[in-house]
Parts: sequence; C-alpha cells; structure tokens
Amino acid sequence: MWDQSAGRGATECINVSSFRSKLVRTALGALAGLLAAFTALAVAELAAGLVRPAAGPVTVVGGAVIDRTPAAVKDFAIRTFGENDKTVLQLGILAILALVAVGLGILALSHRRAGAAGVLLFGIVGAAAALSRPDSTGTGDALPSIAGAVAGALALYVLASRAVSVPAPDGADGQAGAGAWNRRGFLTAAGATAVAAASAGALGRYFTGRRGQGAVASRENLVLPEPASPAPAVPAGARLKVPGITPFTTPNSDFYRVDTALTVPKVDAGTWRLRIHGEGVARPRTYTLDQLLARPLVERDITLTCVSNEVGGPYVGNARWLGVPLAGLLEEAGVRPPSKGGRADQLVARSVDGMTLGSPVEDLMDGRDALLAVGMNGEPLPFDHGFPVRMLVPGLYGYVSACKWIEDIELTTFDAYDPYWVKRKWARRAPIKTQARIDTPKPFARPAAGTVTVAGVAWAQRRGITRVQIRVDDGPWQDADLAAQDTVDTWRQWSYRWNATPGGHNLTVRATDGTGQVQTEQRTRTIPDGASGRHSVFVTVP
Ligand SMILES: Nc1nc2c(c(=O)[nH]1)N[C@H]1C(S)=C(S)[C@@H](COP(=O)(O)O)O[C@H]1N2
Ligand SMILES: [Mo]
Repeated sequence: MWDQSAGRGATECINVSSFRSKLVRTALGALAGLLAAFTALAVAELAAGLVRPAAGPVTVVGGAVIDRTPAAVKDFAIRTFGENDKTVLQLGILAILALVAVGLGILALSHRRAGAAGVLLFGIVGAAAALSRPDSTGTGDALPSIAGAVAGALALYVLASRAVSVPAPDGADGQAGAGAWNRRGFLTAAGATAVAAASAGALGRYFTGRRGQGAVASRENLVLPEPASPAPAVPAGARLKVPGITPFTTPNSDFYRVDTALTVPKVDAGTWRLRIHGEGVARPRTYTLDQLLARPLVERDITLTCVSNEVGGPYVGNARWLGVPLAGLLEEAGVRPPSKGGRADQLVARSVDGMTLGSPVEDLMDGRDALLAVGMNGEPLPFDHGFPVRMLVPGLYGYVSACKWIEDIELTTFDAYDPYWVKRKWARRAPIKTQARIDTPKPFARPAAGTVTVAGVAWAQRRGITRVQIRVDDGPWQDADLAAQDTVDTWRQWSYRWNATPGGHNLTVRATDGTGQVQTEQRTRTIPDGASGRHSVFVTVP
C-alpha cells in the first residue's frame, strides 16, 4: 500500500499536518527497533542452534534472573503462577525487550550510532548472563548473544538511516515524490530484514530440533529391563473410589514439575555418562546407561514432595519408579556412611544444566530405596522428569535429593560445599514433614446437606501414616477411614463421612505418622525447610 500509486494518500499523511508526520516517523522508529530486536533474537537463535540451545539469550537471561531471585520472590512466583512461572518470566523478558527496542528505535532516528550501541549493550548483558550460568560450558556460550546483538545493531543502523531519509515533517512539499520513494525504501528494507530474520530463526529452530532428535530417538528406543525386585503389589484397598480424590498413582502427564530449566534438557542416552568421585571414593568410576541397566534394578512406589508445596498445595505426586539402588553403587565405589567411619557426609548430585543438590550420605545408605531412577510408571523417564536418569530418595524433599538429568555425583561434606538452593537460604537438610490434604470438597464448595464424603491424601515418607482425623469447625477430632497402606514411602488416601448441616463450615485435617507424632498445627512458611500446619477447607451447605 505504500508504493508509488498509493503515494498520494501517503503524501497527504506527511504533509497535511506536521504532527501526523512526526507520528509516522516515530512509528517507523519503533518498527525499526522492534525489527532490530527480532533480528537479534532470531540470529541468536540460529547461533544457539549451532552452538548450544541452552545458550540462547532469553534462556540465559531468564536463568540468570532465576539464579538471582530471592527465595521469597521465587516462592511467590511458584505460588502465583504455578508451573507457568517460567512462561511468565520469559514473557516478561520479551515485553521488557520490546519496550527497550521501541525506545532504541526512536532514539536511532536522531542518533543512529547511539541506537546501535544500545543494541550491542544488550548483547553484552546477554553474554554476561550466559557466562554466569552454572551450566555454562565456556566462552562459546556468549556467542549467540553477541552474534544476535551485532546483527540487531546492524539492522537498526540500516533501518534508521532509511527512516530518516523520509522527508522531514515541515517544508519538503516539493519532494513529496522522493519522500514516498524513501518510505518505500524503508519498507523494502524492513521487509527484507523481517524475512531474513524469520529465516534465521526458523533455521535455528531446525538445528535445535535436530539436536533434540537424537535424544528423542534414544528415549524411544530405550527398552527398560525387568526389575530384579518388582514393587510389592498395591493393596486392593489402597485406592478409594471417591469422586474428586487424588488418584493413588499420579499419571506422568499430571505429575508436578518444579525446576529451574527454561529449556528442558534433551540428553542423548547413548552419550550420557555418570561420574562418581570425591572424598572417600576409593574407586572413582564413570558409568554408561547400559552399564547401569545391566545391574539388578528395583521397582518401588515412592511419593515425591517439593519443599515449595504450601499446606494443601499440589506439588506432591506418587509414581512407580524403576531404578538402580544408589547405596550399592556407593559401596562399590568404596564409600562408607559417616556412622561407619566415612568422612564424606554430603553427596552432591550435579545435573547437565548445572543444578546441584546435596543429600546426607547417611540417609542414602541407611537401607531406604535411594534410587538412580530410569523408569517412571512403566516408561523411560519423561524429559520433563529427568531423562535419562534422575535421583530419588524417599523421605527427603526434592531439592535435597531428586536431581533430574543427573551426570555427576561428588562425595563431599556439608562444611565444604553448599549446593544451589542452600546458597539461596534453604536448609541444608530437609526431611519431609507430615502433611494431610483435603481433596474434596473443594474450598468454597456448596455440598448438599446430608452425608458428604470428605477425602484426600496424607503423607509422611519413611514413617508412614497411621491415623487421619477431621475436625468440623471447633468440634472434636474424628477418625477418618484410612485406605490400605501401600508402603511407608507412599502417601495414603483417607475418607470421612460427614453429616453436613446447613451453614458455613470449616473442615480441618491432621495426620499422625508411624512414630505416633501428630502433625503440628504450627504454621511455618515453605522457606527454609518446608511448610507445616494443617489444611482447612471452608464450605457452605445451602
Ligand atoms: N536438574 C534439576 N533437578 C531438580 C530440580 C531442578 O531445578 N533441576 N528441582 C528439584 C526439585 S525442587 C524438585 S521438588 C524435584 C521435582 O521433580 P519433578 O519435576 O520430576 O516433579 O526435582 C528436583 N530436581
Ligand atoms: Mo522442590
């Protein structure tokens, strides 16, 4: 529409009022800025596709933001945005980027060099973020941000010089034809930039996708061996048939996900290795996946809980895991627990994305089913949950035990090393606290008067659940019916038949663990070592 035949209309636009023509120029500047930012991101995507997908600028800046977010803010983000927290973060980064791009584009109309320099500055921020990430693999990680910034700066410089040759707002009537021509020049350049950038971006996506394909194929081709020690059958009475209750086994697609990974690591099982080394490791070793799978595997039902789970929250799930017993591997490596004279009291697991999690060696070797898990509910671990191998330790919150995409195990001491979350003020040691959750009725439900089934789950991994009680308003504690216990490492369903009377009612639940300890009513925050307190649900009976 901006070609010469339409030039008359456009010329009117420029000449009729200088205000409108200023507006057009500003819009062209903004467009130039946005296109430059798009070019920068697209070229960075291409470079990341060639170098390392995890080194893309939005990923590294987002990751660096996550690394530096205070624990309380991070907890707020998880609470508010749930598992969308990372999408929100990425959209936030893109929104800020767009705003700055518009600003730089308008600036570039009058100060071309300054505008271009501004884009380069962003490249330096991206590069610094890339190098600061715990999973940075070297200076190559800075490349995508730098390459993108150079391309973006160039694009802005060229577009801005085209935009300013559009006739100045006032005067220039005689050059209306030239103005139209120049505008066409700008739009041609803008179009070419957009097409080139989109192609670079698409090519980058293609390379990233191809890298991931090896990992995807390795997962599809992985045949999990039969366990040498199958999981005990889940007792028939462990699964209650109450509408609205959390299923005993959480399907993989519903299993909660909590991690810092903005791009889920896609690890090729064929090239994956696990190294075991460190303090007191007499025989350091590196394992391939095939070597691990050749060992006797065990299958266990284990409930995993996140320390960021609020009272009544959703970050807990129960699955059937298949894995290599970790204690056996440690013994073979010559590791002894502290109670048997070992010097290392902390095992630090490190993932391919640079996450570090520290577990007490004593716990890992005390006879519980600490696993290097390869299977989840009958299939290889989903990528989201740590393919090809993750750690899993019954009784410990995920952040001190459940390292996904694990590639390194180092024996050390709690004195010598603080892993990722501990550096961010979470507790060094974090056994799971006893909790019970009301799944049904939902908060503010309006159940009919008469018999209402109140039901949910309770968990106290390693100790088991022996009693669940319900209190209606300020009434006495009443025993709920417990479903059969699977193991002490799994949650336990419960239900309670409540004779609901009209009015507003508060339902509160509490559990007792296998040691006889009643769940505390003391409310604590999730930081530093997990929320405590009792779950309540308010309902109105019409
Ligand atoms: N590599 C890696 N492993 C990780 C984390 C992470 O951020 N990165 N988060 C941990 C936390 S806090 C929890 S609760 C569990 C969650 O495991 P899931 O996502 O499979 O439910 O993974 C743990 N393992
Ligand atoms: Mo967690």
